[in-house]
Amino acid sequence: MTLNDTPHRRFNPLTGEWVLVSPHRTKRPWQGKTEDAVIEKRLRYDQNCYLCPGNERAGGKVNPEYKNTFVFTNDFAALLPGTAEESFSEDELFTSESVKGTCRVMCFSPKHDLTLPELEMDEIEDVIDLWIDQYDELSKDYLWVQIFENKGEIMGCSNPHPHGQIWASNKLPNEAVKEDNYQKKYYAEKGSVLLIDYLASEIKKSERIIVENDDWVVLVPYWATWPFETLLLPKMKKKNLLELNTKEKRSLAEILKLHLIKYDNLFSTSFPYTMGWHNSPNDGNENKHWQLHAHFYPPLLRSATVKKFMVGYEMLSEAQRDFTPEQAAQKLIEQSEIHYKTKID
Ligand code: H2U
Ligand code: ZN
Repeated sequence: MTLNDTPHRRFNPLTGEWVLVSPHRTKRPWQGKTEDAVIEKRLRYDQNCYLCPGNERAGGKVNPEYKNTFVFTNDFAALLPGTAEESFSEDELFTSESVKGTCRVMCFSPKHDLTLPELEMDEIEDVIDLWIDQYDELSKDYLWVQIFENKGEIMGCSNPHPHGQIWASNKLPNEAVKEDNYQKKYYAEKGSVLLIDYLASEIKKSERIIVENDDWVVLVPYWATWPFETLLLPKMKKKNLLELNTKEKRSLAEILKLHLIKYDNLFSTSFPYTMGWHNSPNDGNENKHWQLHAHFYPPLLRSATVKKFMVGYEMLSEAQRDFTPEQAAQKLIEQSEIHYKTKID
């Protein structure tokens, strides 16, 4: 028996969580891509979009006539900068604390009808530069800076205009705590960096690598829970985005574009996901254990409309998947590097 035909569990060394893999349930043939590509034509400028240049947002603020990228404080921010440090705890069963922070929205481009993989390389570099500038500014004031993109209606994204968000806070959120603890423990025990050791092994094995260049790798992690989950890793030790040089920013734009084209091509659709950067916490320490990375968590399972639900056993016990991360990787590797829309045009 192999991991391809035996029910098994895989360990996520970043979070300490397990995922149940049930590949014996996939004996049926691959059922992906049963629908024809639906190319939705959107306007380059939409007068009803609150992110397009020159338009009014909720609350009456007006966007400038921006030409590249544009960032503003979220009009409905979940975190507020003026919150005072306070504990509301009564005892260990009724524990709470105040949290201070800020939330921003960033427009990737003024072009309402495009998404990241459809932007030109220079435009993707503008997005990367904005991520870096925002991280630089917010990391001076906040312990945790979460840069992310929530893409697609299926993910609850309210607006197709290409945009992302940044939430920064003075408390470490759950995912950061888990990854910090597990990377720290690994570093203390082995004297090396978990994600650097992991990447070195993955490059040797090569079966889960989707795209790779001089500085970056995108792979399906061994412990992936979402069907087509991926991890973007720098090849060199980088604790955060501020450590990227000009060449590494360029090669990041290249690998992002290629990776997202493959994602879109998988089901001939603008591939929905939540993606985000995990930079080191800004706690004033050296953080030698922390390696910069980005997670991509896409919900789609078999087609542009059939999604994976993390319910039932997943909510009550642990995440489960049918086809293996290696099978997912194979599907992504097979995808063309030319966007399906350019082929159809
Ligand atoms: P999504 O990416 O999940 O669709 O979120 C967009 C954010 O934009 C959302 O957090 C904010 C919402 O609060 N927003 C504004 O800041 N101003 C607006 O005029 C509408 C939406
Ligand atoms: Zn992470």
